[in-house]
Amino acid sequence: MRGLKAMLWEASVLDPNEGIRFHGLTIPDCQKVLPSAPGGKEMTAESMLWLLLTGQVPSPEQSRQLSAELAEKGELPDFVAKLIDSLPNTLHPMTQLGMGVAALNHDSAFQAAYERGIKKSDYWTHTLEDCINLIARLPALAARIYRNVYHPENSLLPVDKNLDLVGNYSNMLGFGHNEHLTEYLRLYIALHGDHEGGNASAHTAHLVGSTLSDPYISYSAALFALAGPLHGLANQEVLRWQLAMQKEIGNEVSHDKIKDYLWKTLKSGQVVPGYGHGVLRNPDPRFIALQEFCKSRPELQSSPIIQLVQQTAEVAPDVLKEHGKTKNPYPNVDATSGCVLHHYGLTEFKYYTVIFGVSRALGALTQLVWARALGLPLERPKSYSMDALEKLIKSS
Ligand code: FAM
Repeated sequence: MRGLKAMLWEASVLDPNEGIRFHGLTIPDCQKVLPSAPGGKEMTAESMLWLLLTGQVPSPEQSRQLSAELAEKGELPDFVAKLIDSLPNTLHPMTQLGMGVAALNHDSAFQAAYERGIKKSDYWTHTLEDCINLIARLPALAARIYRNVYHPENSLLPVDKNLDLVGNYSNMLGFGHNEHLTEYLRLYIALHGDHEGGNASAHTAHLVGSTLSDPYISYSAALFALAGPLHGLANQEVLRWQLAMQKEIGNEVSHDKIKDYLWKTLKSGQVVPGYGHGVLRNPDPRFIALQEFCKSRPELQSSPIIQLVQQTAEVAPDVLKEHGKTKNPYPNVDATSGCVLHHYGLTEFKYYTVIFGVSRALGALTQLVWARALGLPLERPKSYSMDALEKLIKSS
């Protein structure tokens, strides 16, 4: 199941050397042509969603209309708010997010229509309705989890009808007046949205959706795949690892000290989080785009944790090449995605994958709409007994 050529997916293609393209556009292309929020420079989540869904670059007006529709639909149902509020703050934020998304299927248009009896050719319209409603509600759900776990003393702001999806998310997280963080979150959420059809989270949604489970419970399953350390939880693990390195090597940072810490990690049998990839064989262009964001802001260039991430990226590839195991010794997006959040005060790194989970909905849910529109069938790989596998291998 690694690299198996078995899926159809148009919205994004991942070249091992060049990295991701969204309907043929590279990340720098997207940054040039996808509309930003009023007063902002970074592409919005809505602009990326429009591109993924339609293959077209939206006009600023179309992007703003989508922002207004998502804001209109952004409130959480009371019972979901109560469900999240009832959870212990020691329950991992990703587990809470998956539970909240699953519970939202109470209002699934697809499930209701399917029970009424609909033609297969109409599945996609009800799937699209659920996907738009789910994306709209993710900021309120994700922000509520953050407030409950880390800042129970804070009140939660309501959805602001004049803000875009990420503007509302940043506002509800309590960082609304930090335009730097809000702009970073717009870039972060847009470029984490899709990464071909077979990454573990998108593929999980696709598989579960192929049983005609509605988009809410399909994406809930995807979130539990994203919660794995080899997938989306890596951005949390990178911060944990970099902060531990910072503590051990102190303020006198050098390449040799970083190199020693890398070897200590490898010799303990652990992987270096944020490096390697199942498909990429060069530095991740998402990593490069986030690094460019850091270089464009002087306050980030002076941040010790951001400097440490940059210096680690100068040393780690050679160490991993010498270690000789990974097919890709270069940084992936997680190597840097969390350090900017940490610098801007979102220091709770066990929350970081929730932000990834808000983003990956853009691509995974788009894939569900198209799978239904194309009438893609139930997924059912064939399993073999060891005996049969051996015969198959001998005969090939
Ligand atoms: N540090 C140490 N060893 C590594 C490594 C790393 N960063 N990346 C791969 N390896 C090892 C890997 O564990 C395997 O060792 P074993 O044969 O002993 O099992 C060997 O190198 C060959 O692995 P590979 O074929 O190069 O990588 P895979 O395709 O099996 O796995 C990753 C890809 C991403 C799971 C792997 O690179 C890894 O564990 N990276 C660290 C965790 C991480 O950053 N994950 C996030 C990936 C990101 F893109 C995302 O999904 N958000």
